[in-house]
Amino acid sequence: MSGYEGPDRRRAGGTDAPWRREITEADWDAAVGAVRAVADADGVVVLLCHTDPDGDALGSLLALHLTLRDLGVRSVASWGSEPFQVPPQYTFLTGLDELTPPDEVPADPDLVITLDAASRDRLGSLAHLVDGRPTIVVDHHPGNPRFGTTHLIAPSAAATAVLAEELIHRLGGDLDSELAACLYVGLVTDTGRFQYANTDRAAMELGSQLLDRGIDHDAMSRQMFETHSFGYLKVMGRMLERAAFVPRASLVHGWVTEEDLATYGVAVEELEDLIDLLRTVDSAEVAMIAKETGPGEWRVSLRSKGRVDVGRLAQHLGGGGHAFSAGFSATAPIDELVARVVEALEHEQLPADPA
Ligand SMILES: [Mn+2]
Repeated sequence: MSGYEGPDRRRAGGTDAPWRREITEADWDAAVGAVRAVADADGVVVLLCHTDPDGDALGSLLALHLTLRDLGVRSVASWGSEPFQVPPQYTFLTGLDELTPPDEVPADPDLVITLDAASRDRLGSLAHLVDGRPTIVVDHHPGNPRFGTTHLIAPSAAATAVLAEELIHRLGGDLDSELAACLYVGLVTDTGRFQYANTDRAAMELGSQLLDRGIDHDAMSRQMFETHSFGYLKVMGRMLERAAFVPRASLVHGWVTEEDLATYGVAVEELEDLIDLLRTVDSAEVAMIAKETGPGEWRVSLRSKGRVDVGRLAQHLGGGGHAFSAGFSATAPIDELVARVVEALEHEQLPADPA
């Protein structure tokens, strides 16, 4: 199968990159074969990323959707959460007007491909679509329970975008600048702008390959990381006012209420970067931010500087994620929520894997 031209060994870490060893050739062949079979039968492929998509979920979803469309495959792209809204920092991406709201997704697709979803639950209101149906799971979360029929899962991959790029290559897709921009968003957000511990040679090489496609990376970075509404700054101010440090748990935490968001006209999707501010506190190993999504309902994000495995912490509290970046949802008064996290940090065994 012919992909776009390029020096193959430079692609995402070369042929011996650690993430490549985590997916078998048989699985790649099965995935490509499944897509081709649906295309030949003029069937429908539904692409799903996880609810409340971040840059990696959204970028990987759009890149694969654009590819399938270009290859003449009937593709529907969606995710199972309302409001069906793209965070403002990603509105420059191509293909956003081709997304399908969850209530308009075909009920009986021939194939489902999930992107960046760590478990079936992360597909929200569309999770039932994977039941009893051919499903390709494309993901890099450790502990993914392999809930599909074909699994392109590589915990060593810095982003799902790395795996999406490989699948696109194997499908014979054309990596033009619009597609490269989608993948770059996934890569640059999941690696914390190539600064987190997951940044490896494969991530850097995919980054350079995407730059070669002529993406406007500086303008993209400005919109993603350096552009905020005035309301966002005011919400940030309220969050910082409340922020507290718990020395015995090495935890810094803050929260944003529904009222904050209503007062300043800010959407909860805009708050993705807020935790990075807390994460800078020198004496804290773990940062936590809670965002109120309904009365007393919180979506909690956790970050670790490396010594604590916040993925296991989140799992313990009913969520999941990576060792250095994870989250969970809960309904409880905020004080109780913080107490649960402190308790777990003090009493659970949560050392990060030195590898
Ligand atoms: Mn990801």
